[in-house]
Amino acid sequence: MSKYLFLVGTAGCGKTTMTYAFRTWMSAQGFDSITVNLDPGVEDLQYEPEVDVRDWITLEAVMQEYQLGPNGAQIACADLIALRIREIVQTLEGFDTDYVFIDTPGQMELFAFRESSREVIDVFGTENTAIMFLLDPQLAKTPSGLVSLLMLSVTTGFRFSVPLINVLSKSDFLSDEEVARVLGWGSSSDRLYDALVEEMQDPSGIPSIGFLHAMDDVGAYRGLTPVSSEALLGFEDLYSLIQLCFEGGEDLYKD
Ligand SMILES: Nc1nc2c(ncn2[C@@H]2O[C@H](COP(=O)(O)OP(=O)(O)OP(=O)(O)O)[C@@H](O)[C@H]2O)c(=O)[nH]1
Ligand SMILES: [Mg+2]
Repeated sequence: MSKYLFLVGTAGCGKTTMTYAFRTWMSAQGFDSITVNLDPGVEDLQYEPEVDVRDWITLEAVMQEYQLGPNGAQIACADLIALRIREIVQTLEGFDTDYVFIDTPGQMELFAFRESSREVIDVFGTENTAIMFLLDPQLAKTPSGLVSLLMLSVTTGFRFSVPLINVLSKSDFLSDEEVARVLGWGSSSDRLYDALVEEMQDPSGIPSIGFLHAMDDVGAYRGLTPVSSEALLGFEDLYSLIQLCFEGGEDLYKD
């Protein structure tokens, strides 16, 4: 049975590029995978996904048909996709493949907070699904930025009962030293707190250590895997983590 991997994250964090890069890396290893574009608004895709939601629904058509602006149309699209998701999954089931990488729209709140996404994941089947949450390096490289992203990540994980893996996206943007620092903060509330105190001028703006510890309870410090789609680096570690998620290591990554 195929495993479904949703790539989720803030606008421009590298979801589309990584969908294609992961597929390319898998092919180079001799592993089987396919890609799905679930973004009805994407205009230029640099690759040809095996299944493309735009064959069913496009942002452009929804804007015209319902006289909506791009934001309203994205919301309508999310709900229309949920209505057609069985058909889309049926098409997918026609492919005999081990892994399916699913690119989601840039407006991640549409994925994270609309009820329709839960319906979508239910149709894919929670047993066979995991989320890769991509953290943008420009935000993740500061302690306060990382706290914000980890909050988004745990909120996303909290909404869906599936394993979630945090990926430090576009890691080639950061020096080795910066990557090591971010990974340290991302695995320990104490280290993150110390770094926050150092970063922030105004101590009243710093969340309490108790708050950062509490984020531990919801899996915030499960660790980050650095990946560069540009340099095709980090995919081996990510692949091992994915396998662990589905093969018994699930408790480590499930909230
Ligand atoms: N240097 C570098 N650039 C990257 C990497 N991954 C993506 N980019 C660049 O980051 C920009 C955004 O990448 P996308 O893959 O379109 O990001 P996205 O999350 O799909 O964006 P939206 O769908 O609009 O939210 C593009 O200019 C990419 O070329 C990477 O690993 N390294
Ligand atoms: Mg994209």
